[in-house]
Amino acid sequence: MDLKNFIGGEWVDNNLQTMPIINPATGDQLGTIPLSTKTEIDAAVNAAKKAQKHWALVPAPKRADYLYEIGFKLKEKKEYLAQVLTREMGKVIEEARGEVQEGIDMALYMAGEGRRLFGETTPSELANKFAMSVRAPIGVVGLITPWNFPIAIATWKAFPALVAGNTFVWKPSNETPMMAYELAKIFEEVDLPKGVANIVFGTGPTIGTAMVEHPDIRVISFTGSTATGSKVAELGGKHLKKLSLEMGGKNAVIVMDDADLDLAVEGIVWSAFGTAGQRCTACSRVIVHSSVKKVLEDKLLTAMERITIGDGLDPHVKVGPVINRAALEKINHYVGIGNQEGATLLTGGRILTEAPLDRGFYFEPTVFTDVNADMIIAQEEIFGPVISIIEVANLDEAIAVNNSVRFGLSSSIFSRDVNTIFKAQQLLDTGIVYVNAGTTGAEIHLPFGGTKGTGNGHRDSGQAALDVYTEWKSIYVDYSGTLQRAQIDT
Ligand code: UN1
Repeated sequence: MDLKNFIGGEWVDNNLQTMPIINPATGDQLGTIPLSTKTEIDAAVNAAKKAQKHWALVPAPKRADYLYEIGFKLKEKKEYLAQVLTREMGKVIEEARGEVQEGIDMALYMAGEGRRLFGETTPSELANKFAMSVRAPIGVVGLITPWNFPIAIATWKAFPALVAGNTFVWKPSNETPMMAYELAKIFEEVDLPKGVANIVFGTGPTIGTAMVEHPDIRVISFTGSTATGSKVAELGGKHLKKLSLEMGGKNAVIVMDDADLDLAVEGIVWSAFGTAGQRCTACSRVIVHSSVKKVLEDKLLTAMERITIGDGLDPHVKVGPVINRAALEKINHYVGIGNQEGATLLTGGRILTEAPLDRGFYFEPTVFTDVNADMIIAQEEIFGPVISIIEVANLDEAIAVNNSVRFGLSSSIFSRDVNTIFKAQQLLDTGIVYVNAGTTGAEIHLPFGGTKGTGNGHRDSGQAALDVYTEWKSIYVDYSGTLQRAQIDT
């Protein structure tokens, strides 16, 4: 299908150049997207700005009614959307269903916010004076989303923005535009007022830059690579934008000597090789107590024999392709570095070229062991099905290794000792900590984000997301009939 931009509630075709949408499992072309320019961004921002004046005045519970309807539509179309998602992104069908569910959850959760959006009331220091704070919408927000969770991450950003009274211009990833198109169709079906939601397809350097520079876009919410996020930060900083940035991870599972090793292996396999390792939250390092290292490795290798690789539409397949050829080459490059650095390749390490896998972009699930915490493969984000096993002598060392990377998204510890667990959750320097589970699987009603180089202090999801899309407004109502001066007439 040849997709069009969705601007001001219309499908706009400006006869632009196009680029293909490719199914990473098969190499088949699924359609095309237009390569938009600043002109389309300007049109989308104008539409969003016009619509926002009205949208901001719609009572929040009424705005929320649209989100309920969107949530119900997502639910109705869940299976269809999951199939489209697998086709364009490659994740296995069970995970695609889970991702659509995440979007449904977010719609209903943020719809509930329509009747909360709590502010504060607090006593004034003066008599006959009332003091309160409310959340006010900001205006037009710009959303830039990645391909690895094309619908979930979009909903994390779009729905809090909408319920709070903003309108948006959204640039989805070029790799996964069909999810954006499907969401736009749902916006149409629920009669979301025209211009409230706008979608423009194109490249980051052209339209992403135009969004960040646009004077009428007040907030940019970005999830993607650290390299691109840094550029957004630099340019956005120059233009005094409010920026919410969610970037890389180098997440670790810690396995202590008292852990349930079978459970730990399940957690590692799921969080390292699920989504072919292409989650910001994916497990990329395993930090293991020396006394259980060998047993853990043996169990891990046995479990990995059961991993079936292929087209994610086949329900038996556990690991699908990576997103494109460049990703395949990047992962392969890191495996080469691991070998050069002297890590031991325990299993995997190859681009899979046997038919029919040669048509798509498949990398073998890969484990390096005897990895030093400061090796490149243990420090940089690989974003593929590759893990590094690092041996440690005790909990303090495990925590130090976990915290030694520049990122701080997610971490996990397997242990049965309450003291170990509580000490770890306190000292692990990540935005998300799991106990006796892998590093993935965040739920939408808690804050999602990370410390250090993972972000810039903001969070998606949960109540925290509202802070990105609202300004605090403090209101003082003096009903004394006299001029009362704060700090003076008290
Ligand atoms: C991401 O990889 O950017 O916690 C998002 C998880 C999912 C979301 C991941 N709920 O793994």
